[in-house]
Amino acid sequence: MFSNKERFKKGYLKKLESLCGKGIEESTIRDQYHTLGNMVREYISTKWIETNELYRSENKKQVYYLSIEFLLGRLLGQNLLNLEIKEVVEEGLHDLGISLSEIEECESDPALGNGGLGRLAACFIDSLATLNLPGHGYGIRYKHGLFDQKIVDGYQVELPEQWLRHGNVWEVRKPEEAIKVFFWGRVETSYDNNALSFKHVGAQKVLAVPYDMPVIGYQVDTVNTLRLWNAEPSSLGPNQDTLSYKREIEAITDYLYPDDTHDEGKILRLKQQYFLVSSSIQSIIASFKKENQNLRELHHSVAIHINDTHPAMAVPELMRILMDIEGLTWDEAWEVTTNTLSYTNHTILSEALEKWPIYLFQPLLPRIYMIIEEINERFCAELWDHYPGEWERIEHMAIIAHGLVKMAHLAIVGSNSINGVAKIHSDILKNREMKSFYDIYPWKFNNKTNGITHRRWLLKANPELTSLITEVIGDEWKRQPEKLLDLKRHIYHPELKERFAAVKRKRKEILAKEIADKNGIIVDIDSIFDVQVKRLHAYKRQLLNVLHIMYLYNRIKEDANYSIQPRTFIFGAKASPTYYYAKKVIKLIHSLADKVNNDPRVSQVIKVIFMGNYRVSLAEDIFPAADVSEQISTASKEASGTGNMKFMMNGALTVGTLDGANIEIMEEVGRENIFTFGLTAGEVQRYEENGRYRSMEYYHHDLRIRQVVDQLTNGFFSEDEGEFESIADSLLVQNDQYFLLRDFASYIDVQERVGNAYQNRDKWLEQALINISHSGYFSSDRTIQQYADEIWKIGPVGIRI
Ligand code: B1N
Repeated sequence: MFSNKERFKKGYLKKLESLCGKGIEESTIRDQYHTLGNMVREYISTKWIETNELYRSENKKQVYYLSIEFLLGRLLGQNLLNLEIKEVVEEGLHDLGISLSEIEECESDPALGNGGLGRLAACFIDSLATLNLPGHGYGIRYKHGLFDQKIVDGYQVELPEQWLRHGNVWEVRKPEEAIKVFFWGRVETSYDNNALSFKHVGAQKVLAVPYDMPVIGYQVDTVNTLRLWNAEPSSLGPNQDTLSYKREIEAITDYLYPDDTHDEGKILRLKQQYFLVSSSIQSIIASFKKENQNLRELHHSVAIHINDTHPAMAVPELMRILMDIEGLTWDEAWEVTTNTLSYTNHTILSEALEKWPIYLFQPLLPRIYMIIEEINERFCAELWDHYPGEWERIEHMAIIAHGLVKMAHLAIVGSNSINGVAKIHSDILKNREMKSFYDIYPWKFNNKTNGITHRRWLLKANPELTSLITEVIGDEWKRQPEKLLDLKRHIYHPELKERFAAVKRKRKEILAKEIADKNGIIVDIDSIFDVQVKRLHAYKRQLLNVLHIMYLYNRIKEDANYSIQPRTFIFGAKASPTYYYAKKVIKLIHSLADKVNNDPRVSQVIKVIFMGNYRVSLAEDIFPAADVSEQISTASKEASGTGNMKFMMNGALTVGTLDGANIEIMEEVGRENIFTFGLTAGEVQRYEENGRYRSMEYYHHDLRIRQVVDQLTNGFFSEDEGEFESIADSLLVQNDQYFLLRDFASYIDVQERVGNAYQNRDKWLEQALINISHSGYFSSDRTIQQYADEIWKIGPVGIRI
């Protein structure tokens, strides 16, 4: 059907007719999208079935990636690209008077994630399929993904996201594979046949119905599965208040929690976590049992990965099924469980370390809680042998302590592998955050530096740069991204530089048009596009960026001779709805934008733009247009970052602290091709230990700092002088937890160097190209290959390129 243009056109018209009952003239853009989506899904259905059959018949080890978030982004364009049918479709539709890109625009972003963690999961399943690895994602089919952000008077307002409003062509509902998940009730213990047996009685039954989505590899026949669970009432009893009962159950999968690195201590969140874990593990076991008899060998056929602690109940759930249902002894079940599970940590921020109060946990999940208690007792006994008499240490490491269940401890004890997401982060886990566990289980700890799929973040997002690279080095790099290094031999060719400059310019024009449409502001294409897009959080220090812009504003106002390279500062960020500080910073960015953009002289050289509702599809327009990538977290706080990789891959230069994967980017491109500044992680740690930092001293001793901090509260921005007082307080009264004032001078310096460097156009272009050449290392294909080889021990199945 996609083999040539004419066949496609015929098939398309037929499908449009049968599906929508319309001819091309009467069809709406949504009909047109719906038709194409259905054709693609049908086209891959054979490959999907064949992939599953192959996995069954070869019976090789498979991995299941459990994640509370999958931030997929739009699928149509990516699927066409991976299937290599985009051209045929584009040309065929063009003949019919339809624009493919307009059709693509009408797909809503499946925003089933908050930020980096959820987007990483999406990149990983793309790489698994492309590498022909038998690996599947298991997640939740939230009815409402991450909220849509609207800006009203400079403040963020959240609107419910509605990605399913017009249906989802990519999913297949599989009611026959539904699974029951049990909440509440109590456990009856009895002694029969010389063994204890446990019965969970009086429970509320919830039906988990799978919706499967195909995950299509690039240029291969592998189609893996992303299985998303939907909560539904299992049966409506006669005496139940059926409507409220139904609502209570459906609420489990209604909303994605809009939190990023904050632990939302809500019982509904706990329900979501167990719902994901229980349905996934039951379904994994059921599929294992179709081909295998002996559950004592589960770990030879199955690896289950826990993405952060949200699915950490996989540990007791797998124990429960192996013991209570399959009849294994504790020791047998523990052997299988620990050999099956592996865990990734994504943050060291203490707010994000999940701890559940027992009084919430135990009534909701009585049998799971019993098992955790037993795991804890055995673990503490083991510690006692190791460290006789060291009560304090044991209490500190326990899984249950002070009325709380510590999910990270559960995940560590129950897994065979614990990894961080960048070298420095994994080192911090080993040497500090999880040192006591590293001391007893050193072999479990390892690093897997994050990656991004270059198929979305370069091939799809930046076709112009993709063609240019391919013209110069051929197209092997598309399957082997490390081959981008071949570009390095060409970077001094004037022609390549000029053509890269033209691509960048074109992408800046596209973004400028979007800014003009959405924000009503005309930006200068020749200015530096300096971009900070990521979730809003104090540790990511969007405020430091703001303070620097305020400083520039003051300089320009005060010194008529001050001249700088013009810059457009672009922000995009969502704040957690309950995160007061973050929402204030969004307001501050808007107030600053008003001040700067409306000043006749200042606006000649700088502009400030806040792009609302930052999400995957918008990101695909932003990264290709960026000149400068802002990665300015307080050293040690950003576990890895992945936006940093997307920028570099699109030829932006990084302004960054020595934090997360910035360090590895520096190692790849060389110190001279990245702009680093600020405290190191070690220096931050020392301040945190000795408590010697006094932000007030920096305020008093640096006039530039005093001026901008004062401007937060002296009526500079608004009539209401109290508007930004809380932000000023965070810097002075609360002693500036994230060291903004400490890093301020260093940041000003590095930004000045950036401005000067941009003026040497030739050199800048070379540096941008060096960044692109070295970005292959940050492909998630490399990351996934390492997970496959070193953690999951899985290999490719039936390579058919
Ligand atoms: O995970 C990304 C990293 O690149 C980022 O540095 C890191 O901040 C991010 C609770 C999180 N860590 N923790 C979360 C998300 C949701 C939630 O409810 C925590 N996200 C990260 C990928 O490794």
